[in-house]
Amino acid sequence: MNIELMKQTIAHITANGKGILAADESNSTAGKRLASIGGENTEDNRRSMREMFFTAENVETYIGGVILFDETLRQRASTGEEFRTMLINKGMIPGIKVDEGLDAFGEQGEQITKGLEGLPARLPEYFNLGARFAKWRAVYTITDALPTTALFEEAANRLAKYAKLCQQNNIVPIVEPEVLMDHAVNNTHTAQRAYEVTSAAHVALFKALKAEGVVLEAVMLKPSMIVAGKKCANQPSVEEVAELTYTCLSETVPAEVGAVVFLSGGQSDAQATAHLDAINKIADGKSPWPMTYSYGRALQGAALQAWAMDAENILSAQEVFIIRCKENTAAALGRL
Ligand code: 5MM
Repeated sequence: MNIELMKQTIAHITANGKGILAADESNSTAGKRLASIGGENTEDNRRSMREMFFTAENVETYIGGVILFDETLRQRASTGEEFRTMLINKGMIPGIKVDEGLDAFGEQGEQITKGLEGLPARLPEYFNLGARFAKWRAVYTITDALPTTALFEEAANRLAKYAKLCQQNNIVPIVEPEVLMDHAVNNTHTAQRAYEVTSAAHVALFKALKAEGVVLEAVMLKPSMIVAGKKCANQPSVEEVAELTYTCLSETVPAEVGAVVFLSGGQSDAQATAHLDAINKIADGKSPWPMTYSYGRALQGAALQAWAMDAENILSAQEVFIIRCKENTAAALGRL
């Protein structure tokens, strides 16, 4: 196990307020993104969508790593160049989503992430393809009764097993416990309830990581910010979200952890950026870990709308994307 290599991977990804582009939508999620702009879900269209983001001018100034779906890690750009080579040559480290989506869990409508089967065989191949970090996402639905204790434990155990396997292959694991703010049925919870659930998820996760012998210096945590459910009548201010989020992290995330890379989780672009900035302003450079972004929708959404599947719009869509990257990098330094 080469801990130094993994620490270098994290240092590169998060240097100078850089963040991560989460472009690892599975083919079905990529299809939803394309459908929202009138595109068909074909391999060519998925290639064009990814190529637009990866070739944006100066993207490497802001983006240190890109999480890819399996198809994209193996795919070539329209020029014939492999996407993974293109990213590496520009100075962006390729990462790979290794979970294989969600299964039903228990009797109360919860879901558990699958993908451990076969993972030991897949990881060496991903390393050879250039991936130096990976991602596994667990999801938690909030009600007064959920998540169940069983889900907290099982999700944490699977995250820990995945993380250990990654490190054995010199791949930095991103562990992502996503507390959902916009579940189809339950989205009225308060920010206080999100705080309780997020704290409990972190406590279970770090207990499992420790039990599995995972080296925390070579882990990136991808947490949710502490927000209220989308339909909660009492929405917290930017300062309240930042205070709750930073307090939760300070209480539950060991100082050794390599980096904190937030997900956006369906927040508006402006909210995701303002919250990141406010969190870093509170920390004032004194947090034990860099706190940056690993956004999917909050980086790509506006640019996709600007592109609208029309090649003539690519340059202007890339400009929209770069503004989102630039603002989030400023926010990761608390300098928006
Ligand atoms: C980019 O979307 C990722 C993969 O989603 P699916 O498995 O549903 O296709 C997702 O895991 C993403 O990396 C995180 O949720 C963060 O993205 P957001 O959009 O929440 O910033």
